[in-house]
Amino acid sequence: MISKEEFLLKAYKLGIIKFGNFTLKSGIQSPFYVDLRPIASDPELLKELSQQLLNLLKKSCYDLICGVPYAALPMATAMSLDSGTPLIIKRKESKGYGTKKMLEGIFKSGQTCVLVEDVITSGKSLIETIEEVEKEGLRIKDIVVVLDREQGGVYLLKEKGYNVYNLFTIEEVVDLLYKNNLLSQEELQNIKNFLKSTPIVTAQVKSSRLTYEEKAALQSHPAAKKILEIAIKKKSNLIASLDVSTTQEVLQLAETIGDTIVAVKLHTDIIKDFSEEYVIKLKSIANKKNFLLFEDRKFGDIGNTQQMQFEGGLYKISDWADLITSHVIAGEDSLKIFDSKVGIITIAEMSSSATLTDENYKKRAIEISENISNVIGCVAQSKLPSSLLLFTPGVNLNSIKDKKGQNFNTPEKVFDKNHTDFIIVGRGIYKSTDPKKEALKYQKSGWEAYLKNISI
Ligand code: 6AU
Repeated sequence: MISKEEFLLKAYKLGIIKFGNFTLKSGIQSPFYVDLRPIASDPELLKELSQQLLNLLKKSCYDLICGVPYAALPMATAMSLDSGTPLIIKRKESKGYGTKKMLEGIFKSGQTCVLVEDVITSGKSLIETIEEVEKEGLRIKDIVVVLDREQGGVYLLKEKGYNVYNLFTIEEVVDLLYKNNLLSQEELQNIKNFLKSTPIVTAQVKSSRLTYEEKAALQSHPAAKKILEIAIKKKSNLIASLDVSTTQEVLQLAETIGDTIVAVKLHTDIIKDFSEEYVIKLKSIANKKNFLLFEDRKFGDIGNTQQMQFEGGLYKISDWADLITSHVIAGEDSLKIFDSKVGIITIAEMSSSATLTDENYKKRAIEISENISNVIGCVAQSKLPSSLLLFTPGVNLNSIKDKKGQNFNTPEKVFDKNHTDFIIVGRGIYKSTDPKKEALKYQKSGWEAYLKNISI
């Protein structure tokens, strides 16, 4: 393997960096322009680059390699050949026919994939690729980049928890070129001034999550549209899980915190004194305070039984619930029995320790959910395709777990990491000595986390 400096000088001769006055994609005027594609025209140099990049990853553990299209594709291919690591290919756009897959190649959910990028500026292309790859259940820990233009992208990705290994920074490149008399003192200064004065562009990266307004436009089910409308109107993404055992407690809490929430979530089968009168009162508070009624029944049986559980028995859930939860364990047909008016939220992934809802289960749950028109979203602990709303329980500002297997995260974490849409808070509110104050706190922190999420 040759030294980094030798590598750079050879690559420079191929014309990978030009000096002058260039308008970048972002509209910024730049005194240099980098294009690493010519390296692929020199097989020896491409091989050398592959070794340099693999060397950066020598302490990493990974099962697959994927290049960010298009410039990094030959680099990733060379690394795959050199290291014997299988390659997967990320499409820039779906084929629009056949499988419509965005990732080509053989891989299994749960495998770790290294991403390869040629030049990183804002990190936008990398973030798009990360989204697509993670959506398939693959894990990304390490990203290897040939050149960092030092304009915020690396910082953004590190903040999101990824390791970024870059072969060169632009400053290093210009210093080496100057040292080898390939750049004048004036050009060097000019570039350094440009680097110092150009604002970092992370703030301009469009968030990869959609806003509630954008999601409302995508959704066709009335319950999905309604919960998003309420969220926008009340500046809240908070669902209160009122897991209490008397109707009086539910009604009192609903009245007290109703202004801060988008829905009340219930486990009606834990209520001791259920009655039709209670349902009438609860519906009237829901109308007055503008929130939805969400029965967390977690149906999990064959269609015929679920239908009886939904429509019959003591609770007649179909008469009053706007939203219900259902497992997908009995397969797609079991979900087709619910009335089209109710919004179904499937359980794709649970918050409890050692849950059996692994990546593969979640993937199948999402596939089923996307096929049923009144499924509006899923309960999950990680990102979902933007066609489905994400409901995240296990949210608490004061605890990280309970003694019965529940795991908690903060609102900020579930927005930042998973791009959630709605947080579900139970004990954090109803067990508090001042539920109203606490609900306001969750409303505020959930909304701030959402605003932060859409602004990056
Ligand atoms: O904040 P907590 O832990 O007091 O309450 C969380 C609520 C409870 C759970 O039954 C429910 O959220 N839940 C769900 C749901 C909503 O389906 C799934 C899950 O994985 N974890 C979870 O806690 O009412």
